Amino acid sequence: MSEQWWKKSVVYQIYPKSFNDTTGNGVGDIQGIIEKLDYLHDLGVDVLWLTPIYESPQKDNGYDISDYYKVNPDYGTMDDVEKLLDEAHSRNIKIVMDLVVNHTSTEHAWFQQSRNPDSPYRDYYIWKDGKEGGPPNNWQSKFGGSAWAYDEVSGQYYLHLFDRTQADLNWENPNVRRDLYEMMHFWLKKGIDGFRLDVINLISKNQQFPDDYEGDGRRFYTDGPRIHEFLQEMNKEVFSHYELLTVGEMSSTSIDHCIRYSHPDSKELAMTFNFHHLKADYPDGEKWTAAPFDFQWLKQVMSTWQVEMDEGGGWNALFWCNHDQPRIVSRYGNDDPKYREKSAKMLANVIHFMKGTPYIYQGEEIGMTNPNFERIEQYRDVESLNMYKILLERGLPENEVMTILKQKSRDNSRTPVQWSDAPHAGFTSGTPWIEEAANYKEINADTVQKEEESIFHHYKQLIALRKTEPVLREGRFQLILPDHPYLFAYIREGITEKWIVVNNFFEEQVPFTVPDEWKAYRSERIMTNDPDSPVHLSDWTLSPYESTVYRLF
Ligand code: TEU
Repeated sequence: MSEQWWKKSVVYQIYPKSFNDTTGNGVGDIQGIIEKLDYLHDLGVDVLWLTPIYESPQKDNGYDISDYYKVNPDYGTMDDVEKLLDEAHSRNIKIVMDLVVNHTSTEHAWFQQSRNPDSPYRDYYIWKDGKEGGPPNNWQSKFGGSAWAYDEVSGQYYLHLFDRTQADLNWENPNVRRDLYEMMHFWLKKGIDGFRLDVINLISKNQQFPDDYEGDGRRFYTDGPRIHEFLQEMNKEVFSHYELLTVGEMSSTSIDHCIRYSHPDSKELAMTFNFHHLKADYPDGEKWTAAPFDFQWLKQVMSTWQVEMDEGGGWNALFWCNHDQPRIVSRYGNDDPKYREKSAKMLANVIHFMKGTPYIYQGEEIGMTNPNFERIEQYRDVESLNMYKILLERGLPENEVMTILKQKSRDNSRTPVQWSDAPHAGFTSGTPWIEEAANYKEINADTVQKEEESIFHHYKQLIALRKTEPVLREGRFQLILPDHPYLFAYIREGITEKWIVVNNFFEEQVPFTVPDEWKAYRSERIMTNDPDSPVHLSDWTLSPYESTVYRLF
């Protein structure tokens, strides 16, 4: 195994709660993952990332951990986890777990003890006195409202950047760090192959805790003062003892920081997720509004990250979807039946020909869409329910609020995986914890596995290419036609060959003219979602949502 094995890998993200239920309780489970390992092996993915499966009151679906050493009983037992590891490894599939160490649940024993001001655990969390009858400062929770909650028992406020049941740990305290590192070793010794580190760039807070004139406080803890020091320590104490895939989830970060996080010389992490490309439909940075996406902005952001991370020696995690993001085909593609599969294949190409490690989120490979929930009772997500209240309080009419949730809610990606046309999409024999999308009879894994030209087979091909084609791992990225109104086109340039990736993001037919300097090369078509595209590169007109890739040599 080479040290940087993850540079050749494709990762598949599993949100266990919605993946596959074998007990009939309406909640997916670890046995359900084991049952689908052959499916995942057939797809060809190398690594599974599981979102948190630890004991948790599930206020934020497991991102609120009450015991790092136990498995949430709804998902199964520690024996199940060990079985999963064995079964996955025997198919050459690795397992990456989610590491949530910015905060714990307020039900965690540390927090419960911490409420006593005399406890040795007091300093495990961030406790402050209030100011002028209110919270210590004006920082806002990412889920709405103040980031501070008052605790009657201890007479002070504690910080929670997320829900009030997710209290931020105090990373300044060396005992916190020591206990967390020990916990990481516990899981690594079981044989897991890496960690996805939840909001890891938020763990170091400015210790002055100043008020923010911008009103949310982000700049006082994002990529904070001691973040690189903490990650280097974590690497030294934990990661350096294994050969791991470590991917940091970086909230509102910068390229400079991501280079430092993922540069091999910094000895911090293997790679980083950033979210800037998923803000093309946040006008002026505002998520909670219904808006079309800004195509030029999207191209600019993605290509800047491609080029600058590469030049700086960093490594990108490539993705469109995860459990916090709406389905990409409903977002930057077109989920109308006429164009759904085609635009989903186009979006897949955009990511999978870039430089970095691609991630596929469950259901993406079968072309799942947003469910278009009509009623607030259909939503489960704590952030969506908070925002529903907040937007109504701000005076928005209910129908507008519902339109916004339909576009932006995290529940869009959390509906059950559509395995078949059986009741509840074959996800459960009981009642699912969240409703399945109504379109499961048309869109499901059974169907796409059978159809030769389906999106599922398209993903299989993409995954296979990543392993065989060094140019995809190493080639330089260069955006072409930067101002083109419809095309997102780029080159990957290796030593002996160039790959040309041309994507039409729109319903328009778009002519493409081959530049003179390419005419000296031979060419072959590598991938397309339109069999009518030329087999050898020549001037042609792209059909709606067409994506075609050529190799020049
Ligand atoms: O998400 C962190 C994060 O900042 C988001 O993507 C978040 O969903 C968004 O800001 C809300 O508008 C991670 C997890 O992926 C998410 O599921 C958790 O809720 C969150 O951390 C807290 O642990």
